[in-house]
Amino acid sequence: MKQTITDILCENGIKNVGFCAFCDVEGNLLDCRAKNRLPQNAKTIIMCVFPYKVKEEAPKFLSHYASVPDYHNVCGDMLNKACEKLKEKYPQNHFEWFCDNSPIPEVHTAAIAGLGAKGDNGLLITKEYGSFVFLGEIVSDINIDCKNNYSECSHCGNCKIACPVALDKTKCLSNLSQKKQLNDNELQILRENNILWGCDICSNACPMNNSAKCTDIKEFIVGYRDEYTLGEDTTNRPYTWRGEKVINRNYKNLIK
Ligand code: B12
Repeated sequence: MKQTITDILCENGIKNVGFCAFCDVEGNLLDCRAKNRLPQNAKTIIMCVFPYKVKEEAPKFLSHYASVPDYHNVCGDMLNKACEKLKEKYPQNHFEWFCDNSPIPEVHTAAIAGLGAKGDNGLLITKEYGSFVFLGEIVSDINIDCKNNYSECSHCGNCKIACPVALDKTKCLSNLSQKKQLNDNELQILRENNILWGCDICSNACPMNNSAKCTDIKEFIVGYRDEYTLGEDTTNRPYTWRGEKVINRNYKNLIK
């Protein structure tokens, strides 16, 4: 059954898949509205990896994740199509997909599913694509035997040394770049670190990212933009949800 599910996902462009028993994360679900979409009697989480780095070189002032079309839409479409196929194949079962806005603690679950190691920077680091991957999942009441493969990075400490706020979650530069209100100090930190949207500093410092491969997901490649310019069409970008004001504030804050 595992193989059939993996094949169906692969046919729909999702090539990196792992399985986690729902009971392994049930006690750590995140509180969000999507929680009520979890299938009753959920037994299995089918975790999916979506590589997103398009080019080796960094985009201008943007993090890699911010240079591709909004992953909620790209990964969501792929997961939705795969769910439809799974429902056709197993009509007696339920399949619900989630991506990011999810009650599933995605990094931890993907690590249990054996898709990579949980890094000290809180990110999943895969062998093939490093941490430049998005995560999404299909939760189902289908019964699959899952092994817990949880692993962590080597704790080399490079990410913490490189991070301007020493991995203090409350001050994370990615978080700051997405906040509506910033004080002068916060604006200065973003300016000093050339941050327009999102942050890859901890990821770039990670030795496990040294040979991270680029994506072959065509929606990411076709919609790639290596910079942001004032007044451009912001539809379907990772910064769209915050409105133009926030990205434009960050843009004006940069030393160009
Ligand atoms: C909230 C959130 C954020 C917040 C974190 C706020 C916070 N206080 O934790 C902010 C906005 C900062 C953020 C930033 C980023 N995020 Co985010 N985020 C999430 C989200 C929605 C929930 C995570 C969470 O709260 N888990 C619950 C807690 C209890 O779980 P935990 O295991 O104890 O710890 C988590 C966090 O505390 C965090 N964490 C642990 N240590 C550290 C250290 C630092 C410095 C930070 C910032 C976070 C952090 O990571 C853990 C795993 O999720 C997940 C999606 C999801 N549903 O899981 C995406 C998710 C973790 N984010 C993702 C991404 C891509 C990013 C960015 C890389 C984007 C970017 N380039 O800027 C950055 C990376 C910053 C970083 N080092 O983590 C991906 C990660 C993919 C991967 N390879 O692991 C996810 C899975 C979304 C997705 N579906 O793809 N994120």
